[in-house]
Amino acid sequence: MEVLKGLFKQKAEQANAEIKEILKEHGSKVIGEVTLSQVYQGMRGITGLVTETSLLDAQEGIRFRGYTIPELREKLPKAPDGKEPLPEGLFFLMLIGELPTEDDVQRVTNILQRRSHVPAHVFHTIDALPVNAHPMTQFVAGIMAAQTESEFSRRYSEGMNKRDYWAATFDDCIDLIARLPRIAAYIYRRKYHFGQHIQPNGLLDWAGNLAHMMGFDNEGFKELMRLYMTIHADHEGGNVSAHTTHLVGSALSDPYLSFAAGMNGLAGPLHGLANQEVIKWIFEMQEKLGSEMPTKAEIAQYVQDTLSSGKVVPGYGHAVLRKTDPRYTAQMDFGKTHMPNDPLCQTVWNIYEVVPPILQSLGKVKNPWPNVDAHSGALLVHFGLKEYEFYTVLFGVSRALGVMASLCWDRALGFPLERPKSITTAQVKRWLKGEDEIWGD
Ligand code: CMX
Repeated sequence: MEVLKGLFKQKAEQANAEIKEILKEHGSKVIGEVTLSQVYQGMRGITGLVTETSLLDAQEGIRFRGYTIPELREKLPKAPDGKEPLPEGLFFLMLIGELPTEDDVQRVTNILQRRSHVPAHVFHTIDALPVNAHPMTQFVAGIMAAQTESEFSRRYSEGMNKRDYWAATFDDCIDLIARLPRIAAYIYRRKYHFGQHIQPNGLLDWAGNLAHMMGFDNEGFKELMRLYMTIHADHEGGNVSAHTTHLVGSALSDPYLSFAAGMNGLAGPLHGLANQEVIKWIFEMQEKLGSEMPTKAEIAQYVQDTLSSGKVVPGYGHAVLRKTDPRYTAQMDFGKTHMPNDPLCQTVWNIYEVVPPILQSLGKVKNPWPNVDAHSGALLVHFGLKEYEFYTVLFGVSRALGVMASLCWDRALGFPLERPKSITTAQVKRWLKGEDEIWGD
């Protein structure tokens, strides 16, 4: 742990000095302009955040510290006999800014193994909820219960010097990432396997151990988990889960509180919950049509029915991307390699051919292409993980890697309380008549 922490400290000191210089020389440069439509319509395209871990390009997709998903799949260290990247390696890359060696990744795996103990009261808190509570509700409750372990919170109450915020945040972020697989697997076994829990295997990697504790011990599923945990980890800073974690963290709420807030955002159907909505939507289509593999014409009719009943087509569209999500493509590649004849995957690929032209024809959808959530469920179902209400928890475990790495950077760079300005429509009306200033305090 000390090696990783020392490396991070060194990188953060360098970055702090560079940013200080940049701001000294260019701090007053104008970076963009904001229209009234942007203010009313979800702040799309307004640049207002610094997130070091990844950057999203509308045409190309996500790059993690400069590396695309295909590059990560090639360059990041793998498990023995594995072909997919170990997510611990991506965490190292996001945190330190450099590709890890095999030893670096092994060190992260060891740290996460050592710090993965979950106190009993976390499980008791989860057990206090009805078993039919949504897995995301149980997940957030578990994270909140684990907040009793926060180093940041304890040290802050003892009068921590602001110079040490980053170090206490770092400890909490690592502990939380280490604990999440156990919490997630506990919820899965509690809800779907009569509370028959499986102990962690101290020899497995972080994602492999999650698969094991959920009860999926075959190598194919472990590989899927490694890929899944890698591609869902981060999507720059403006998405709801990342932005919420960052925003709440800016109040110096500790990493447990901040991450729980982010997870409440991930649980929304326009964000992470879309992964359960996709598979639910496909299962309903199969049931309605009485067919495991509906034809493209039948899919097209079902899409039209969905739209005319005032619902969105889940798994399609994006607030920033304007092409097929490379996270979708990576999963399609995994599917075509490991399960080319799987009827559900084939249906997902048929949907990919049918949906974009229909959404395009509406004339208002800015991105008719599939996002990450359009594919993930089909791969999970293939391995027997059919309980789709659990899917967003998996997304959440992965998302911790990105948002926790970012939170370390937020504190290391001394980012202040986030507090943008809001306005009222009454003020806008006065401003349009020249009777008021919009930029007052
Ligand atoms: N199906 C139907 N209509 C859609 C649509 C879809 N998949 N995607 C966008 N639209 C509609 C919007 O609802 C909006 O309609 P109104 O003007 O009537 O309100 C219009 O097209 C314009 O929206 P947009 O600018 O293209 O998209 P937004 O940036 O507002 O929203 C998103 C982005 C993801 C919320 C939207 O595409 C959507 O609802 N998709 C389905 C849900 C989904 O898959 N979410 C997961 C996203 C990835 C993730 O975070 O995990």
